[in-house]
Amino acid sequence: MSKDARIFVAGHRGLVGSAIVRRLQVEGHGNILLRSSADLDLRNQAAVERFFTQERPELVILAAAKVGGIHANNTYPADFIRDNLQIQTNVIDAAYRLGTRKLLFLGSSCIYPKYAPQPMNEDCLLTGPLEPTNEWYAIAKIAGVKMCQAYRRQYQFDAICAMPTNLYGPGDNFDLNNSHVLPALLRKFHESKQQGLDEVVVWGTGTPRREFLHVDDLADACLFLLREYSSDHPVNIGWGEDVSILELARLIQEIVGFSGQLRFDTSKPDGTPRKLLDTSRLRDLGWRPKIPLREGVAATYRWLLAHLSERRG
Ligand code: GFB
Repeated sequence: MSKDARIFVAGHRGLVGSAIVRRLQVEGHGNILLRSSADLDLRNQAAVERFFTQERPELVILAAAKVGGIHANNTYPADFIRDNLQIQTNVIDAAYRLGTRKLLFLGSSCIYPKYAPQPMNEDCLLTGPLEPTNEWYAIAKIAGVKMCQAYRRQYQFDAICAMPTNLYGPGDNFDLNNSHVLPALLRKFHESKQQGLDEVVVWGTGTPRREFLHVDDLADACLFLLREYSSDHPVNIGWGEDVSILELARLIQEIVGFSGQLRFDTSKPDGTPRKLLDTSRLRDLGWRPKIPLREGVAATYRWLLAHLSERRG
């Protein structure tokens, strides 16, 4: 991957895309193509076609997607399935037809069956029913994987697929309703501490288990795969260990320094009981994550504090 290759990072304002751009810049890549959604609506096929015709990116990292936590997925199923199918179909097809050399598609660990054996390896795809709270998003992402595989088989297009576990880090969405658990709890604990409240509400029972990977590790893995990997087989990207939501809440409580109680709101869904990826394929290729959960959450909290004071100032 030469330093002056024309690389299009789709979704560069999001958690994943922004981390990939930071990583590319650190590695000295100077020819990164970026478009905000206001400048280029990836759901619009004609606009995507025009962009690829004009810019002819050599490499494409498809990190643009409509994403959200359990509540957002459950509340806006039509938006999740439509926007994601449109974005990925337009970008993968234009990339192939307009001369892109290689494309990386980002999926999600929720594409695997709700009760898949743990840790979940890539071969459990389509072996059982999905988790109902996010099946719309999962179906779109599965279609993206299948589209990459079909374009490789029929057209020999070098499209590869990475399946990240639950991600967190700087630039995440910290909305209280629509975000994922880790940023939501960081904000809830922080605000409860600021306001001198004596409890924080945690959704569900606290027993589901999730694996969390810092987005800077993900970005490193994505560039590793772009350089080293070419196959139709998806590759899981994860940390290798999971925690319960209760353990995560305790960790965040400690990092934020909140002395009140936790209250579990069991009217909210738990979702999949456990999501831990088997990352042996990526480890066998020679890649390892570096940022432990405690360190990553502490750094993300520092980022949130700096961001809040920037917004105030
Ligand atoms: O992170 P999260 O929204 O997504 O929720 P999923 C994980 C777990 O944390 C669930 C609990 O059991 C939630 O009930 N939880 C506790 C909370 N407190 C909170 C809170 O304040 N906010 C949130 N959001 N959760 C998503 C999928 O599933 O994961 C997406 O819906 C995607 O499709 C993403 O795959 C990675 O891990 O359950």
